[in-house]
Amino acid sequence: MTKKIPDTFILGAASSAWQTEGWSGKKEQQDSYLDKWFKEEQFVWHDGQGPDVATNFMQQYQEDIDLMKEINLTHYRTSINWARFFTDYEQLVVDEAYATHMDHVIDGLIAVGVEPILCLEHYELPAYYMEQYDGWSSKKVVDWYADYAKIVFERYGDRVHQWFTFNEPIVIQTRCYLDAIRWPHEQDTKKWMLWNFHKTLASAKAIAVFKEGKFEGRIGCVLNPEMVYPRSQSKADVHAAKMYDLFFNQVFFHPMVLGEYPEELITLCQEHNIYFDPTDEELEIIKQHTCDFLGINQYYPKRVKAPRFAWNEATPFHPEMYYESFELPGRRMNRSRGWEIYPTIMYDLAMYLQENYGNIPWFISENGMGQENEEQYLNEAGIVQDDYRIEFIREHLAELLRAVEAGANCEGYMLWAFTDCVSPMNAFKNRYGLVRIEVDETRARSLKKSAYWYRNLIETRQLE
Ligand code: BGP
Repeated sequence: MTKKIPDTFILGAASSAWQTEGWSGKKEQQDSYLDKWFKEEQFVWHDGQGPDVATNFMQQYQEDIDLMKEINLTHYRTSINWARFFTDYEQLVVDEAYATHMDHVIDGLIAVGVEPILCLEHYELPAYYMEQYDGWSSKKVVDWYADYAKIVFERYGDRVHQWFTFNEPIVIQTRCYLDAIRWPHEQDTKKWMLWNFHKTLASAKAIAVFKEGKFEGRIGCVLNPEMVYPRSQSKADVHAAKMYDLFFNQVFFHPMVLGEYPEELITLCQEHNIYFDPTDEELEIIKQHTCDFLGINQYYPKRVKAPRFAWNEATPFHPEMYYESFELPGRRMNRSRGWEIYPTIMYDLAMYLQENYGNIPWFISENGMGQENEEQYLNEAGIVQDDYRIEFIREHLAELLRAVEAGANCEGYMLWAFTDCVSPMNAFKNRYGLVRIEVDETRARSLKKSAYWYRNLIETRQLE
């Protein structure tokens, strides 16, 4: 069966600064919190790789832009590296060399007909703020972030017209303070919730700056809701799914789209002593500055069931008090990444957004398939035969188009990622790109089979 892809539907690809740039030209003090983790713990990432070289985008970005042109890509989403944009994080002294690099990237993209979509933070919180101000625990960091946004809009706003304040704003604090699996490994649910709030406030303040400055275009945030499926329709399992949705999805969606926190979440936060005590003025800023549009990152379903054990009052509160993760027997898996494959999430996500958040425009800002040991799929001509990726995109896109036909306000699909790139913890272990990166001193680029397939998709706008 063939599906027609509407002419206005975007087919793009995404990436981020920290995951591609490498440290070429980076000054010692310009670490992001993840660079710090890499240095601090001498963390040996997969195959000894890390952010130090990444894809060497700093030096090889023009090669990527040329490849975008080769496959006729029309939209590319990436980020600005906040940590590298300044040399002083209190006086906000701009690093002219880095800012000029961003000029070149933006101009280079536009020159070949690719629209740049920029995000202000995607793993690039300056380590300085973590060390001196406990990161997003501080309201000063919230204000510095808004000032950073203003400087960036003033510099690039003439050429960039679609902006995101954050990529997956829930993730850092969930890894660092809720699950404590990343540096600085502190379990502190109250801090987790405070960071959630301060990032929501920071996003609203950046939106305020954008609106007050009358910059051309629109601004939103990239969120990563997990579509939650209860194990059964029993009251207890359904309640577990509802609570997961409240703590991990609605916690950002409600204030960022509707301008208010769900009352139930506020009550629960107070009850469990993780309330973030906002001022009336802060709540008003959030209310007045909601997102114009959303990017949605979507990879896998989340399955939950009612928790088996009663919560022990002696342990600090964790939302897991209300749910337990559940693995569906016989589920389809991406074994490399350990994520379930369930393309229906795309349709369900669209319906979830329509039901809960009305007409806000959105597009898929990330979806994709990470694969280990891709060199085994290289053919004699040196092209990765990534049919599994083509299949993955095809299935997810089909579900998304089904939602569009049903009236979803979805404007497009961006694949993660344009090139293979490093990811926190896994480095290059899971390859996501349409473009293969040789992880050697050349960091040579080559199109995979999926890139040729994607080019054809962009040209024909027919999904077979
Ligand atoms: C998303 C992030 C991306 C990217 C992707 C793949 O959540 O926004 O930056 O990394 O996940 O996940 P991973 O790199 O962990 O395999």
